[in-house]
Amino acid sequence: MKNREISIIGAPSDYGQMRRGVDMGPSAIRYADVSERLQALGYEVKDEGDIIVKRPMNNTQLDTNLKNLKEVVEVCTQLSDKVSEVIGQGRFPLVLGGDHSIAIGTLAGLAAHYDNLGVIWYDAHADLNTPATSPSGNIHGMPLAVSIGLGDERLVTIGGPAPKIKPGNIIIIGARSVDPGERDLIREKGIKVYTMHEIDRMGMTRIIEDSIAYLKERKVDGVHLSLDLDGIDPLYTPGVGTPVPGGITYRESHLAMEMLEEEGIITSAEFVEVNPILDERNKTADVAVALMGSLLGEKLV
Ligand code: EXY
Ligand code: MN
Ligand code: MN
Ligand code: MN
Repeated sequence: MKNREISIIGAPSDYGQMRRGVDMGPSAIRYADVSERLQALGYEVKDEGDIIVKRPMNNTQLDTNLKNLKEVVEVCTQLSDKVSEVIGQGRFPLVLGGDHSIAIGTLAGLAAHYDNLGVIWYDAHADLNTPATSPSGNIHGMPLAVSIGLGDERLVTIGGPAPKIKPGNIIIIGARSVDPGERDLIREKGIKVYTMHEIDRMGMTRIIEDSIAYLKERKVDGVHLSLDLDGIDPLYTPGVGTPVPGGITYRESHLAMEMLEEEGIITSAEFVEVNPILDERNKTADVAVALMGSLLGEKLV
């Protein structure tokens, strides 16, 4: 990666879903020595601390199709401002979740600085639900839809006008749990998706090569990596709220990160859905930090 200055931003929110504990993700990732690991690669690392997430959850919005909307808007607005500030300083934002609803804030903050941002969405899910299609009402299943301008007005306008990104600039990698409404949207909008079937069939090498070529062809002016730890098989990352078997392996994930690093294409990243309460000895946070190492240039020899 060309940018040698990294700002770590913690977004300890669990409001995008109903399993508590994912708000401790940033702590777990810090305990897994993220700063030290990146400093050892020669980066200047500044830990900006966490954005403020108010406690306790004392709301009455749990029976809607947009659970904890008010809290999610508050968190994502703050995160958008922080990400925008870091980009303004010319630094690389590395955002630690929190559940995946925080990506609404990250992408909003990035959108102010990029006109044609590419997004690699590494995830078991498509996160393309709207309140009309969501089976759960959990906003962590909606951030990609929100970022292309679909869904509740209060979400799509966070940090600036909608849309934040173009559907044609999105690549989803690792999908294996897609709802009917999401499938319709993928077809309608022409969103590029590599499901587990394609990963099995083509191999990760070709998928990353094709992804890089695709984004270059789209003439993107930056590429954000949004890595949901549930994209990886729960054998390796058990500490996630919505595990789906049959996922991407540990080695395939390292390969993907290493290939992205070699290309020098990633301009911001976030690692989300680490839930220490559901984890085994901080294994999932350790995997997250190991993948950050590969994404940022760690080499064995
Ligand atoms: N598609 C399901 C829903 O919308 O409720 C599950 C979403 C899980 C989202 C996760 C974290 O990537
Ligand atoms: Mn996700
Ligand atoms: Mn823009
Ligand atoms: Mn997911």
